[in-house]
Amino acid sequence: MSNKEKKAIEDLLGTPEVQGIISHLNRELLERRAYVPPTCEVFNSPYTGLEDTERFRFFIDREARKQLPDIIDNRVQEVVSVDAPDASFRQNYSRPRKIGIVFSGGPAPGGHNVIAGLFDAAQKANPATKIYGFLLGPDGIIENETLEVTKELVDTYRNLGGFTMIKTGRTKIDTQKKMSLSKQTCKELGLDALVIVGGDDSNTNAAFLAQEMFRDGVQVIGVPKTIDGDIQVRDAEGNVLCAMSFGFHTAARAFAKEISNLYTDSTSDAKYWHVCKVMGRVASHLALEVALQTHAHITLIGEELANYVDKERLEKAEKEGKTDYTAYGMTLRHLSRVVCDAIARRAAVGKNYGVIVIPEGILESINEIQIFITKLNTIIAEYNATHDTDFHTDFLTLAEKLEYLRKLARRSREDKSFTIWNTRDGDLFVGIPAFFQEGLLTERDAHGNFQFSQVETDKVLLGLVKDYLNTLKEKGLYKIGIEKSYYEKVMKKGGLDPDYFGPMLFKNYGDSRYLLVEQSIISVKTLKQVLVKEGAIREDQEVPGPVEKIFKMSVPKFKTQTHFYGYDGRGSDPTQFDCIYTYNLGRTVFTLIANGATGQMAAIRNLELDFAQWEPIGIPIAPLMHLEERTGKLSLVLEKSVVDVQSIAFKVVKACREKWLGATPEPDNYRRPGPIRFTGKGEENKPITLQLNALGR
Ligand code: FBP
Repeated sequence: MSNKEKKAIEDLLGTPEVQGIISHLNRELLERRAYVPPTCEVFNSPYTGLEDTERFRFFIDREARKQLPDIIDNRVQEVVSVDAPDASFRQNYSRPRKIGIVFSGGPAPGGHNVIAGLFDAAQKANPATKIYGFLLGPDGIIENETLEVTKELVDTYRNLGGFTMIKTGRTKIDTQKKMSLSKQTCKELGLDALVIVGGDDSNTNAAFLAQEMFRDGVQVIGVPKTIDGDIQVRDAEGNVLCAMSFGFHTAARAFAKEISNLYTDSTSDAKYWHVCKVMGRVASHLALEVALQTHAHITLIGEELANYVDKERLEKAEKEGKTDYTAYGMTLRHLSRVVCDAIARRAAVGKNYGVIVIPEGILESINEIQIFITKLNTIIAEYNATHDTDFHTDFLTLAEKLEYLRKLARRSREDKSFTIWNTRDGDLFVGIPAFFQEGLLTERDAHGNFQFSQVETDKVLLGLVKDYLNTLKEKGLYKIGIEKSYYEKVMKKGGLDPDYFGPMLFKNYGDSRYLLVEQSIISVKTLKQVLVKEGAIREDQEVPGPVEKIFKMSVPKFKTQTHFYGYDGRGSDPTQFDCIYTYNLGRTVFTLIANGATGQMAAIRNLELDFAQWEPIGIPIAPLMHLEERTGKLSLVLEKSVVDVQSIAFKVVKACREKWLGATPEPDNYRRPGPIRFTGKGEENKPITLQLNALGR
């Protein structure tokens, strides 16, 4: 670019018009920042208190009572208005405080509003209260890295997505050393309370920190965050206390909007199967919600596969007087058959295209894979615990990792008490494609969890699907149906009698709208053999052009495009639902702190109902904890909530499966959820899953 041109563009950039057009302060941003989420009725009161309620009960794990004695007897607390507070209440409520807040785990839309709600409530109670944001997740607590949360900062991020304000991280405060450092930070900062915004593992951490700092008087409050939607809390009787973690609605809406766009493209260009992997490490809530939002042709739900029982196998084994344990849970092979069957049925009515939704964690629902994941989690955790370095630093290449596994298999032959990896495991593992072996051996996260987002789950399944579709094709069972009127047009145009050739070519020539080429015709050669046999042509004649054309059109190509929906939705600006939900969570957090609660999780009851019926509450975390095997040993953790196959939402998806597959000549009927619209009417104001499940109560 010449100097003159450079100057001209600089001058243009300097004009107010251009500055206005390209400004990052666009209208959408300003509208979002200016939006004031409504608050639950109770927060209109100048003071809010807490009332313990005995309405909800929990099964208490003995180990939880042992490890968390000071918070195990916490009750569910309802936020109530205090209209005539006495002097001591007023004084305590309004005293200046120091509160620390941290984001933990993956970002979820709405996190900034938790801070905004807490900040606004704290400022209202006493403008001298200070809020510190710990930087980059729990590491910020361990290393005492903070940022003071000011009004200016809060105003910059109101109603905006991400955790950009203070960032996040996945470190777990899981050793005595990290615990001591965290305590030291709280002491150094003179914190009255620590707020942990995170998923199941982070709320587990919150409970342990609450116990650890109980005697120091540092309160610890959790906030249920995760797009995966797997923090849902019920009491022992099944009463819902927290229907959904925040961020789920936004992520699901963001994914659904993109996936419905793919649906439009796929049904227009009519040549691709779009394979959409959606986040959700363990639970398939996001996939279920996406199915409800879009009516995708095929949606796999992990929990359904895990609960699958092959009745035919069971009956067969029973007749032989045996028990077939492989009949429980679906195998990858079987799953690929189910998917192929659906693809072939759509193809038979001329639809060799569509949209498949696969939850990111699907492989965990497949018994054979789950066993590998659990075994490898243990092997890696044990290696890391007994060596100064770690597994992934010591074994850099796949070959080195495999060699280590071989060594373990040899050990199992020599030492019968060593059972974690035996020769059979080794043999089965060798049979897996290398990229998947590598995937199964990827580094675990700080919690020892298998990182599904790092593995091309879709590729594993697609590989099997492609292979089996080829088999079906060779057997003449995967063919594209040809519309009868089109067939007749082509034949007549070529001067041939459609009714003469029809019965020779098609197995359903008659009334069917889509004609299926005879199973035995799988190539031009076999086509010619049929025509010769039927006397339509002689051996020395070529297959007539129109007939060959129709045959070739019936031969399917399985063309796919793969997509991963995760980080994009996770970074999306929140829906109104998540904006309002999280702002009220922030207000609830302050009430819990101002009333001396600790070891509680802020929540809103009745999320599935109208806003007027939302009830801010505190849920005791300790009674929700139970023993679970993590990285080879039993640990006290908060249970993840997975899709309930008895829930109405799941049953609706199951019942609509056939309709949404659209294996009929009628046009597909999909749902356009549209983009997340922050302003204006029409935005669906809560997850469909919640709306449906609420009908069952
Ligand atoms: P959280 O449970 O921490 O909220 O994170 C959920 C999630 O978004 C999963 O859906 C996904 O598997 C994972 O985070 C990805 O993790 P990472 O950010 O470490 O790649």
